[in-house]
Amino acid sequence: MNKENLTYAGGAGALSSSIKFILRDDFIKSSKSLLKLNQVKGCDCPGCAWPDPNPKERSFAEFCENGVKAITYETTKQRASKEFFANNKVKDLAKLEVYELSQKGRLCEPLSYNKQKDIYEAISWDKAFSLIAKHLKKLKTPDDAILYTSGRASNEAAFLYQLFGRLLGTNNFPDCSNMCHESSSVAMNKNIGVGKGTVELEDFKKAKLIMVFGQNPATNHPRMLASLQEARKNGAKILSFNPLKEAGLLGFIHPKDFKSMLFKTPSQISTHYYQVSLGSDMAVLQAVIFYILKHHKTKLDFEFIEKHCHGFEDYEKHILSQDFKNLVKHSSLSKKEIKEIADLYLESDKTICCWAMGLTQQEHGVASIEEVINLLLLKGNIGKSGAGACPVRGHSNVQGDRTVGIDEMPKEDFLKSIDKAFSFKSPRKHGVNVVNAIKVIAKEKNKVFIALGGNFAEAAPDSKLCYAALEACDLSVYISTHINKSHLLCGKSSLILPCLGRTEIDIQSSGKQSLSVEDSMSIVHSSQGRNKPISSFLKSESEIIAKIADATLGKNKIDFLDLISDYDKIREKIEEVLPIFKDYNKKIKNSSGFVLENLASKRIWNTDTKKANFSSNLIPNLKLNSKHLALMTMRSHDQFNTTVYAKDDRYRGIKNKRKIIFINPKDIELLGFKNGDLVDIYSHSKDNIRRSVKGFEIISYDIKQGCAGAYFPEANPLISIEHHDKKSFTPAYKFIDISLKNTK
Ligand SMILES: Nc1nc2c(c(=O)[nH]1)N[C@H]1C(S)=C(S)[C@@H](COP(=O)(O)OP(=O)(O)OC[C@H]3O[C@@H](n4cnc5c(=O)[nH]c(N)nc54)[C@H](O)[C@@H]3O)O[C@H]1N2
Ligand SMILES: Nc1nc2c(c(=O)[nH]1)N[C@H]1C(S)=C(S)[C@@H](COP(=O)(O)OP(=O)(O)OC[C@H]3O[C@@H](n4cnc5c(=O)[nH]c(N)nc54)[C@H](O)[C@@H]3O)O[C@H]1N2
Ligand code: SF4
Ligand SMILES: [Mo]
Repeated sequence: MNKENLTYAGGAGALSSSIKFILRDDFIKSSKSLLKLNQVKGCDCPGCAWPDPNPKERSFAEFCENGVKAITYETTKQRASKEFFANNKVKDLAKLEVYELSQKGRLCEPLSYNKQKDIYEAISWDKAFSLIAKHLKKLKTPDDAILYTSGRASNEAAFLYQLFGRLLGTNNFPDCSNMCHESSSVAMNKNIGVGKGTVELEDFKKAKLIMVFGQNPATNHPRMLASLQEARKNGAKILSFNPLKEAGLLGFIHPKDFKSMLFKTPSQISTHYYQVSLGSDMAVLQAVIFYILKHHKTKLDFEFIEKHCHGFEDYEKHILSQDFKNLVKHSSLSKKEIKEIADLYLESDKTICCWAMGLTQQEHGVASIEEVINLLLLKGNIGKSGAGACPVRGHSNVQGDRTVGIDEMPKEDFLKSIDKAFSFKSPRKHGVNVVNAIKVIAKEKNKVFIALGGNFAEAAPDSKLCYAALEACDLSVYISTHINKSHLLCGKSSLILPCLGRTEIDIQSSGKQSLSVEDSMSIVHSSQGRNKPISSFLKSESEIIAKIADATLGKNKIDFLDLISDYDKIREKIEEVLPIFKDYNKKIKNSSGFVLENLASKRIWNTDTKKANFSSNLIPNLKLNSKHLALMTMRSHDQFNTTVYAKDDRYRGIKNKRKIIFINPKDIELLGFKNGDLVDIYSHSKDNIRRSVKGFEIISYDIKQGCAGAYFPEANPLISIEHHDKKSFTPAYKFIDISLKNTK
């Protein structure tokens, strides 16, 4: 078993790693930026979507180790300049490992792909905008344009982008949430009428029980550990459900707690740790609920159920018609553990359920989240202080982008509002999500693909198919800060348009601009950069979109250039379309921002039944061939999605490597391998296409038997495009049927 993994997160390790990253590059610039990070009138952390504490509780250093990595990545001195591109053919750059490519630095000027020379060359902004307009104007149908968004874009940029797309005539807005929390949005919209979490940070202080499913906060939402630590100090029980023993779910030392750091005395986080099999959470929940309904029905909150819920009787009948023994078997836990979870749930009158990718990225992602909601409803745990649903979002503004209209299936109310505010008829036909975008680009090969941030090629499943699809485009356009693999899958024409990062000053004709973003708890707040942009060529995302729109559509429809002259004007339009943003410009100047109204947390249910719905689903059959393992693909501690800052995964005891596979020691032995063996991984999918990745080192690890773990994006070639949740189309990145062979 790997002996190097840690049993707590934070502490001196986090502090020294932060210092290492600050010293590694532009020390002065990054330190200055960090002091403004997450502060009132400062810059919002471009890392994850965990909210900031209220201003009175903020300290001078209000960030975590991963905030440091995100900032130093933006303030780096490294440059992917035009000289760099002149000296490196695209085909050579495409061979680099994700880590090597991630280290090439910031993009500095607009670039256009020269197919004959196989290099990117500088192009003027005007020529770049004209080329895009030329392609867009000659599309046979507007649906030949695909407009991808990654969740770092600001509300202002995202709003302009969706407006431009809809004026063009398409709802083709695949976005990173299609690969992330889409299962949460689908399930929650149907069941409680809102696709967002119903809790605020204050609720964590009052909760009696917090259940954390499929999440690794030490790496992905580090400041959440401070909330869990405080909750535990206040007496809350914390239940973690995870196939891996994750350090941060075991213990935590706040890097500001010098005494604990000195004596290495972490506070425990989880009171109970349930090491479940991949994909089994839904069976756990059904088994728990079966037990509750059978033996403790009187302890439910019937006042709430009768007043607020729909479908309880049918749901009860459905659950009690299941075979309890079978549910327990599929839960991967013991009957004793199931009873223990049920008792803990019943004891608490204030329960929060948190979850992330372990639940959403499953074939039964939506059903699993519906089961979480069912559990919460049984005791009225939604719309009550100290309780609620907490899908912990990924990208810093992924939630805001959706709110302002990045949605391939927009609601009619939203479209009507857009039409009224801008006097046109927006398209009603639904657009493509990520999975369908890949399929349609691969099939039709004549698309214009525009990406507002992100790294579509490496984030998406079925890498081979996705790469070929991007290479078949007529034009691909990437609005980006850093070079990545997607840029190297050039279509007939390809452009890279370099944009400002969050930390940089954005000046438009009316002066300095601020942006706004929405965090995981629906708080909208402003963000302003303080650093001089790394190159005079950079433009803001909003300016780039406005200029593409202006070149393509002209001024006869909407004056995009006027909108970007002062971002207050964009926010006025957002407010006009979405009344929840009432007094946007006034409120955004308020130090801590403002909370968007969340009807479910007021127990107003915007669902088809106007009540909170119980949902009945059957657990999936996840049985694999006895020689196979279920593989999850996850993040290391030193990466942000497809950006790899360094090759360590400190909490899991991994140094300087990424091509590894975590396996339980018993499975290693049963399958006839040894710790350290190099193996090729084969996946088995319903489409019978043989997919594999080669040369991964086996790491013996405390992971549930039958399960394995590898890093994303290295393992993405294994995932079939058809392997996704049927309702949300979220790729099932967390359950891949694999077998192994020794590498020859
Ligand atoms: N530093 C850093 N921060 C990030 C990111 C990053 O890459 N780096 N990415 C951001 C983004 S976009 C997102 S979406 C979030 C992602 O945040 P997470 O969801 O925490 O990210 P993953 O690394 O995918 O981890 C999934 C966790 O779920 C567990 N798991 C996997 N399958 C199952 C299962 O079937 N059941 C249960 N119970 N557990 C399971 C894994 O062991 C792991 O602990 O983080 C955001 N924050
Ligand atoms: N196998 C597997 N695949 C996964 C996942 C998984 O768990 N397993 N997780 C999925 C999830 S949850 C997500 S959210 C997606 C992420 O998918 P994406 O959001 O598409 O990917 P990122 O790696 O976050 O994008 C990084 C790139 O964004 C650009 N960028 C960075 N900052 C900025 C900025 O401020 N503005 C602009 N315009 N560009 C910027 C840089 O060029 C950088 O290379 O990946 C998904 N893919
Ligand atoms: S918890 Fe997330 S948002 Fe906060 S500083 Fe860390 S990475 Fe940034
Ligand atoms: Mo995500």
